[in-house]
Amino acid sequence: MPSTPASTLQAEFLQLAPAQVQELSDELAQSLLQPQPSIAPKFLYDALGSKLFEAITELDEYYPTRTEAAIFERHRDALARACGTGHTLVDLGAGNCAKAASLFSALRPSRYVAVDISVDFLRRALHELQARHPQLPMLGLGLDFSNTLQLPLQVGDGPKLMFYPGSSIGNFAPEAAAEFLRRVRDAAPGGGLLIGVDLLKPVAILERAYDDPLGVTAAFNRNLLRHLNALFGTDFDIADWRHVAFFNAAESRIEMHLEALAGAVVRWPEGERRFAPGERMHTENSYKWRPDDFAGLLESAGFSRLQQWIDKHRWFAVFAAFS
Ligand code: AVI
Repeated sequence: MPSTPASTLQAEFLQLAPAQVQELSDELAQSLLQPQPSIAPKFLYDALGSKLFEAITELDEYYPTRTEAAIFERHRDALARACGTGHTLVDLGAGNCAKAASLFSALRPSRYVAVDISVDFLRRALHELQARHPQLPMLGLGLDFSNTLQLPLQVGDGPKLMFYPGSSIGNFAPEAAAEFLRRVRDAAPGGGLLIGVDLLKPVAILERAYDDPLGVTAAFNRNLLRHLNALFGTDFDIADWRHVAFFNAAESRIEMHLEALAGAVVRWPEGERRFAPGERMHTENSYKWRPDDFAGLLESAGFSRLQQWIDKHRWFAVFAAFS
């Protein structure tokens, strides 16, 4: 067997504050008993959900990933000039780590920290990435950073560039987004943020992106039921539910719901809920921003020295901002 060169690094991996199943299950039961249940979108991301999301990003209809990638590609030198090099690159919601990896050669980080709630998926991705970049110290953090962003000591105290691509910020309502951005700023004192934001555009383009004809987004949404069954012992029958996605113009957001086709019943260890045909559970919001409004949001969270890059259709924006 070939021996590993002494300089080849192994990715380190930490699971932080694993979610308390009892607490989450009480939360879910409470929500299921509401007239219009709302399920936190984090439950979309078990290992299969992460793979389905990866498949979504390859769909022609889902423009955000490729549009953002094109902005990174086209403006990589300007991004590196704006953000500098040699920092600890903290990738929030790293998924398959591909977006950060595409910027390694431009940003030349001294360390890569990948954070994701979907631990098993991240572990695999990070090990593959470490094999391709054996000299770059890497750390994986299994963490639900939607609630807390306290980074462990292992991250080190070097200057940080927080990386939040993919317009995941759009999955927060504006107030919660401002709160989250404040936490990001506090986690990287004196550092920066590189963030991708999906922009407002014609409704037909938006709705196609979230209800593709192949049904991948539908599978991604309905997989949430499988995940809930595995985590909390609910007995959702996936066949009873259909995917619904539409643009809510008043709120400037795509909404995803699961709608009961005929009467559906769900039971869990301490309760049950009956759904009439057409009743819905709200599973995700994806807010679409105007560039100026998003710049205002960053400023309200305490960021300054903003720079932005937008594609030629004005579909997607990448911002750099500093604390
Ligand atoms: C992860 N997030 C930015 C995606 C979005 O576009 O809001 C999640 C997604 N939901 C359906 N398709 C993709």
